[in-house]
Amino acid sequence: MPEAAPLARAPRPVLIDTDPGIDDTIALLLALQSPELEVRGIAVTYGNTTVENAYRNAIEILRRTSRRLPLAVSARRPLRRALATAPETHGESGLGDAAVPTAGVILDYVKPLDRLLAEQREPVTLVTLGPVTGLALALRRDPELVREKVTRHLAMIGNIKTPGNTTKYSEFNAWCDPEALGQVLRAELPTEIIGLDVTRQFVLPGSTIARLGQSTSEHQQWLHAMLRFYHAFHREREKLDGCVLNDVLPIAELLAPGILTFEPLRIKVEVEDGENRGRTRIDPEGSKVRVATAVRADVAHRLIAERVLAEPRPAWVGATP
Ligand SMILES: [Ca+2]
Repeated sequence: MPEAAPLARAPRPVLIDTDPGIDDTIALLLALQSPELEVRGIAVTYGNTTVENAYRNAIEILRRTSRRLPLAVSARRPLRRALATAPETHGESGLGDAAVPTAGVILDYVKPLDRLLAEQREPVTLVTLGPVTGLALALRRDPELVREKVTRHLAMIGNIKTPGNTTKYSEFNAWCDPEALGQVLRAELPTEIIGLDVTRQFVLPGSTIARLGQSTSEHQQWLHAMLRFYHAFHREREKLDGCVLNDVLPIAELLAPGILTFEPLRIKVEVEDGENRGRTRIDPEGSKVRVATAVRADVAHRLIAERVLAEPRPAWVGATP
């Protein structure tokens, strides 16, 4: 069974582009609480909610983990399409029923993703957990910079064999901005696609969410208020007693390499309107990527249980008074 990577080597530097979002939040908490990773910065995009809400949510996640990190705004809206968000899945704030401060910051002057990349001393792993508009914009502005700084790109996006979660055929992140995904695919960065084919196999059970609700810890109650909303959505829309935590798997693969099985494939994204909008499929003339086709969900469950859902140790444990 793959274990979390041993700490013999320096933590892996990562940038995370994200639209928090409930599953994004669990993924970010896992990344920020894992010594194998050095999260160098977070780029915030629209997606599950507006960019203003997503930015506020990112700050709340950092506050809860006592971290200060460089923040960027990677994208406010799709390249050509109208902005669409997913309040029915993630709530009006993006975090279900979890309490969050008002989103009051004007984001006009927050740096874009390419500035965050330019600030990196060494190449990094880029993880994208939302629509890839920000990466497409960075590729437009400075493709050399992106190639120099991004040694590996893990993207939670798309689906090959599994039905879509937005249209019959399309996954949400791909659907939001298919033109941006097309640009990213054509760039043929070292991109690894982690889509619904594997994420649908990683379901946090309803019983685990109910147990969180019994806790007296403020943080676990906060997680519960977020996840119970997500659970209600899955129960109502998909008749599923649990939540699909899509965005966790790219982070879990970095922590326990090998929990995902990848196949080299050539894929294309459909940019037409209608049910095929954002559909990703194998095409002999498509772009070369690695696509995750199988997952060891038990390892991801253990990482989440131990590092995100467990009560955090109070900071004073072991400290000299
Ligand atoms: Ca996301």
